[in-house]
Amino acid sequence: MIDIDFDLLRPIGLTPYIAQQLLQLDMDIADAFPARVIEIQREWILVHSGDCACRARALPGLGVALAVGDWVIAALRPNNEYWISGRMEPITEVARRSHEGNRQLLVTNVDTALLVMGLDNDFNLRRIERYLAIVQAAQVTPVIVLTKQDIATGVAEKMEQIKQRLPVHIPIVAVNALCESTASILAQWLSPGQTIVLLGSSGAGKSTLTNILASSTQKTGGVRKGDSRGRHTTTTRSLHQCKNGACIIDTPGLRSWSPDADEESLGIAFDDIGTLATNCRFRNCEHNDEPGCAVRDVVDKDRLQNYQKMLREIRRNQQTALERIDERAKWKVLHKAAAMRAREKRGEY
Ligand SMILES: Nc1nc2c(ncn2[C@@H]2O[C@H](COP(=O)(O)OP(=O)(O)OP(=O)(O)O)[C@@H](O)[C@H]2O)c(=O)[nH]1
Ligand SMILES: [Mg+2]
Ligand SMILES: [Zn+2]
Repeated sequence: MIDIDFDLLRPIGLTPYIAQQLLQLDMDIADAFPARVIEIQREWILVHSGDCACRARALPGLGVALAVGDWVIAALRPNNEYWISGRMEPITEVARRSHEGNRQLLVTNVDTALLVMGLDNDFNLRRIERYLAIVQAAQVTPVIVLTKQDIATGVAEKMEQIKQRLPVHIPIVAVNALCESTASILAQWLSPGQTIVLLGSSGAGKSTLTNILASSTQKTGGVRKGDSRGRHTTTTRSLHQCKNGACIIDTPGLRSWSPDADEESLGIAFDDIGTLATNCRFRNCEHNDEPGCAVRDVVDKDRLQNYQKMLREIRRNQQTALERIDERAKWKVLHKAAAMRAREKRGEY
């Protein structure tokens, strides 16, 4: 029987619901204990028991890839190694798709995602919409955190631009990530039992925020002068305990990615488009140049284009590898035929 010490596990994110789920996972293994995955390296998985962190390995039979944020059952084996024998089905999963369409789990069991973006040249409305899509598809609450308030210009205008562009109310705060007072600005998302994840491009200030909120010592890096791009200083995801009682997951800036969503879940972040689209003349209107479109002239043009771009990516990701090969082959045939006709026209045959 595993023992669940609520007070001990609370600082690593335990809630009454999670406690219940963990008890159901109990497989009556001697000395087993509940723990949370706080970092994953190639050779080992760092789990936290509430008391301390220890390196563990997943039992070969576990059958699933673990992610930071997972709740697991671990036990010390006779060879003095910790083994993970069970994993709680995550409550939330934030995942992305690679260019090839592969799904990659980023973090699990998070309540809130702080979408971190610099008010310097990192500021980009399309990118914030992309992060909103990944997070809202996962049913995680988004908060937009704009950093570098202390050094940026036009802060109020930039906040207004976001408000104008997004249809629904999403909390937006501007902060100096280096300043202690940031913890009180974010306090409502940092209470005990909460887990938050920081997402945003390299150099946005995710590790700087982690250090202020959790008194951790995550490495931070400078940014390039011209475009404010970071140097990919953070390389792994890791969970830390905040001073306010919540858990915070620092992540590396993502390079190129698509949200892990289908058409329906993408619609959560773009429900303004979905609602208007019910008035388009054609049910399958793509809002390009179809007559009677109720979306095209109302929604911000750049927002609509961003939505259409992500929709194309999602459709491509949903194709199986075989369908993709098939489609490429079809295009090849068409191209060949077109080239042939062109040559015929030129009288080359
Ligand atoms: N002045 C000021 N500098 C900041 C602020 N936030 C971050 N920085 C600086 O921006 C640089 C990048 O910050 P990091 O915290 O390393 O960025 P990151 O998001 O963790 O980047 P990656 O780990 O590469 O994904 C560092 O030099 C920070 O000191 C801020 O609000 N104000
Ligand atoms: Mg970092
Ligand atoms: Zn339309």
